Amino acid sequence: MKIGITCHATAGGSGIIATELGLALARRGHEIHFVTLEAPFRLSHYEPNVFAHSVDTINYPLFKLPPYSIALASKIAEVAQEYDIGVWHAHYAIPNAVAALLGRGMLPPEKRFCLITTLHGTDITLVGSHPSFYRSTQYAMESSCAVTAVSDWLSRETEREFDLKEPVRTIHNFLDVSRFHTRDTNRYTLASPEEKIIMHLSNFRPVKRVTDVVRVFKRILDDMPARLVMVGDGPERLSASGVARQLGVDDRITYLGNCSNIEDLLPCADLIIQPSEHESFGLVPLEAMASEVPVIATNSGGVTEVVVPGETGYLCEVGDIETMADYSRKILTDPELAASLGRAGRRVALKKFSLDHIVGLYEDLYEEVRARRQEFMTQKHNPEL
Ligand code: GMT
Repeated sequence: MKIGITCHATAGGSGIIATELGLALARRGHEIHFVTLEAPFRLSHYEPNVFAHSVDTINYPLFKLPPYSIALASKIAEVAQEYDIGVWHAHYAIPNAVAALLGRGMLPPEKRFCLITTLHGTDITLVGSHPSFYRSTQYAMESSCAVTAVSDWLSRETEREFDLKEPVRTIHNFLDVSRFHTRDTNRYTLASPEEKIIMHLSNFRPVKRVTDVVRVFKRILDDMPARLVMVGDGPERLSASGVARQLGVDDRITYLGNCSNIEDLLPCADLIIQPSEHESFGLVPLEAMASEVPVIATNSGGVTEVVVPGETGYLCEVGDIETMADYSRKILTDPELAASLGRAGRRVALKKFSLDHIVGLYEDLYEEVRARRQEFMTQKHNPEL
């Protein structure tokens, strides 16, 4: 099958999932065309069956901001027509699904593709719910042949918030568990042997509550030698180091910045702390579980579908630093508990979120929308056909 994929090319989870999905589909023999602003975060190499098309924009004195979405729509139309693409998969509603619809409308009727929109979280909870984007997001979903979301929580939240006529289907995120290993070969580069390693990975946006990580870490440090390894970067990085200085723990924290080979870092951790305000899925907890690392996260959104409390880690209320610290100490002082949480994490990752299983669900969905193309085009979206 020929499939177009549009996603954000930055280090965010939606771009990572879209890229990994495209690569997995290509390895299964499908022809994949990415259309993005720049090469997707994890696609910098040649892969058979994969084509990466980038969007050109221009700066012109009349534009305060270059109209990227229009250039994206034109590129989608160009690629869809040239390669005769039957299914387009937009990851993240704004602007990707809206631009794909605009691009589809530019095509002759017989060349129009079926659009699938996958929601990742903030496209609904932050961007889509903003008055400037609400109607465009709703329009994109209503005009897609199918809408999926990465957790049941996000599916239900979207239906409630946007009053959709058709249900949003859940297809959970996935990972290639075989890429994640449990050997902590880099541990000695991060901490001394007696120190426990606590890790946090994110894009340091306010929703990630990185200062909570520092506050929990301070309480852990009161009881044992430890090092906090912060992976990623973003606007809250300064707040984290400010709080760390106030609490007198800044010399016990290492900020690594962005790293793409997190599978080499995660196994070094004794514990991962992800105290997000809300998280539609939580790829990092899943990646930690695949690396047999126990997780402390918040009882919010789709993370509750990933972390099994008491089995692969613990879930706490948002902002409940004391309980997070209590669970952290419990895990860090009981190696048997830590090992059993870790082993269970990998088992859950393999059973529920394996690449083969989830990519198969997307393939079934592509087949389904292709089989119903005529119905979609005539009854729902393009009555002129
Ligand atoms: O919030 C981020 O870290 C980036 C964002 C994105 O769109 O790239 O992540 C969202 O999508 C990820 C992949 O589906 C999910 O694992 C994250 O939970 C989700 N982030 C939020 O809901 C805050």
